[in-house]
Parts: sequence; C-alpha cells; structure tokens
Amino acid sequence: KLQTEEVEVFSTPSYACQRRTTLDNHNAVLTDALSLLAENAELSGEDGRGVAFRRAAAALKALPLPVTRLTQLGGVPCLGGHSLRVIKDVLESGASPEVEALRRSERFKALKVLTGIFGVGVKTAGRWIGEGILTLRQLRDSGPTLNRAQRAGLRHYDDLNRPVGRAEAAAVAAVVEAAAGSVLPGARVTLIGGFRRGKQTGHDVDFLITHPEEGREAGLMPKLVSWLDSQGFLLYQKTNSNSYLEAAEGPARPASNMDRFERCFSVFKLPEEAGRGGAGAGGEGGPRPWRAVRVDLVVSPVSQFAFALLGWTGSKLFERELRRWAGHEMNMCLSSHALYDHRQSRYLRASSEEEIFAHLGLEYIPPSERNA
Ligand code: 8DG
Ligand code: MN
Ligand code: MN
Repeated sequence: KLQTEEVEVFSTPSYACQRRTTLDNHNAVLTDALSLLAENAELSGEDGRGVAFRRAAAALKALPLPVTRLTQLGGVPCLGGHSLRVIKDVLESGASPEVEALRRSERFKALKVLTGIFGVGVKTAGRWIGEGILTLRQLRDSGPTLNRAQRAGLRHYDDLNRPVGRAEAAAVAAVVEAAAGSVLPGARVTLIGGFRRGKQTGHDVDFLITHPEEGREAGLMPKLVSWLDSQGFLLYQKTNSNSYLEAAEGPARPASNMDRFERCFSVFKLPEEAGRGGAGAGGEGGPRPWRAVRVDLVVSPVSQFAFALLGWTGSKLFERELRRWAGHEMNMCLSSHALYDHRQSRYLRASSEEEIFAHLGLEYIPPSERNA
C-alpha cells in the first residue's frame, strides 16, 4: 500500500464484567457469525468451544466502532485463531464460508428446530436426529415418547418461538404482581433477565420475587402457582424447590435441606389485548384471544436478594465472567445466593448489586451495560 491511513487500534479489558456492553453493537455482522459458531458448538455438546466463541463475540460487542481491519484487534482479548480466521473472512469478503455452510447444514437446522421445542435439550435432539427425525412433522409422525414439558412445547411451538415484546412482558408482570399481592401481601416482584437489561424482546419473561421481612417468602411459590393456575393463567408449570443453605465451612460443602429458594419454569396463557399485537400466529380465522409465553419465576429471601438479582439479570456470559473473575482474580466464590471470601473464610454480605461489585473490586456496571 502506498498511502498510510490512520486506523484506530482497539483495546478492552479481558473479563466481560470489566466492560460496559450496551445493546448498541457496532460489530453485529462479526458477532452474529461468532455467535452462530458458539450456538453450533453448544448444540453439539462442545461447551468449551461454545464459551470461547461467546467470549470472542462479547469482546467485539464492547468496541465503540465497527472493526474494518484485522490489525485493529491487537488489544482485543479472547480472540483465538479460529475466531480471527472467521473475522478475517467476514472483513475481507463479507461472509465466512464456514458460517454460511453451517447455516445451510441439515444437522444444524434440525438441531435448531428440535431444541426450539421447550423441554428438548441437546441430548434428546441429537438422539432424535440419529433416528432420522429432522423436522417437527417427522417428530409428530414418528411419535417418540414425549414428557409433559415437551408435549406443551410442541403444542405451543409457534407461540414459544415468537419473540415476547416489552408490552407483553408488562402484561405478564401485571398478572404476576396480582398473584403475588394476593397470596402474600407486601411481596415484591422484580423484572429480571433480558428485559431488565433493556432488551426490546426476549424468549421468555423472568421475575424475581421476595418479601421485605426475611422468612415470609418461604413456601410462596406453591401458593403463587396455585393462584395462577386457578385463574387460568398456566398452560404448564414445573416448580423446583431449591435447597440452599450456607455452610459455616463455606460453599465447598454441599448445601442441604431448607427449601428457601425456589424456581418455576412455566408457560403462561396470556390474554391478547386489542392493540397489543394479536396479529401474530393466528392463521385460522382472525386474531386469537391469547398466546403462550414462557415465564420464569424465582423466589429469594430478602437477605439473598441482591445476589439473586445480580445472578438472574444476565447476560449468561456476563454471569459466567463474574464468577470467573471472583474465583480467579479474587479467590472468592460467587453464586446467586452469596459471595464467599476464601482468604477471610467468611461470607460477604450485600444488600445491593453495587455492594457486590465493590466486594469484587469491580467498577459498578448497570444492567443496561451487561449485554455481553
Ligand atoms: P432472553 O430470555 O431475552 O432470550 O435472554 P435472557 O433473559 O438473558 O436469558 P434467560 O435464559 O431467560 O436467563 C436469564 C438469566 O437467568 C441469565 O442470566 C441466566 C440465568 N439463569 C438461568 N438458569 C439459571 C439457573 O439455573 N441458576 C441461576 N443462578 N441462574 C440461571 O437461565
Ligand atoms: Mn429471559
Ligand atoms: Mn429465563
């Protein structure tokens, strides 16, 4: 080249929890390619490779401008040889042959369709593909035994694969607030997950519920679920009671008994109001009066609320990086229940997310900047 141009060289810290990642992604073409490779690795049971591609994508999401040349990436962490090759291909020719081939691959398409059924994981989908089941039609025709979650997932496939909008999330929130207020006056409902990070759509709606008086939240989930069911809001639910208990010796010891932190995976039957969509999956004869929406509910005691809030707001990679930072850089163990300091052999208390970041020696990152 005869001319010399000034090209910005990017640099960014190595852990996603040290970076501010908004939804304003300047490198979506690159991160979409890397995310697809991550997804394929995860769908193939190669979690390590999946994380590597997720980290690479996340590093690019944090950059302030579009990347135009490979030489700008000298100070960007987490880019392995494979990721760099994909980035190079996309920068030079607009697409990566590997990613394009993957998009067209029958196996990848089948894994996407089958794991798109609520209740179907990577292993089940892989087994079905091995039996020649590649489509929903083949699944319905060949009739392998489905569990309750999978039957609900198949029945509501179209609804559950249609993104949930903010207005729908707000409508679900109103229902959950009514339920919580009715079975436990004073209960507090907080929107978590992607919507708390400012996303406009999500694959589900996530809520964290607590009560300002410690202990009053115990046994809340079954009551909540039975209220929702009696009002006709539930198409499916599965409640897991969580048996978290702090051990004096620290978190290495297995927790036991005491059901105080509960979770419910559910499918809501959400009435469609005029003006809030409804035109979606109709098909046979006008708008339907309701749609199915995936809803996750978590109940936490108020003493663990800040940890639960931080742990369930996401993104998944941001959470993973927080725990990795805590372990590798601070000799601490972070969970959605607590933070344990191995050097001091004690739990560190916190009543806000800000305090947890401070314990971890990290600058506070608000939810809208955790979109790694
Ligand atoms: P989306 O629904 O908008 O697509 O995205 P999201 O809201 O970010 O993802 P999500 O799958 O609904 O997960 C929300 C958060 O919950 C995310 O940070 C990961 C976290 N989470 C699970 N399962 C579990 C779990 O079993 N334990 C803990 N502690 N956190 C979990 O999804
Ligand atoms: Mn979610
Ligand atoms: Mn969820």
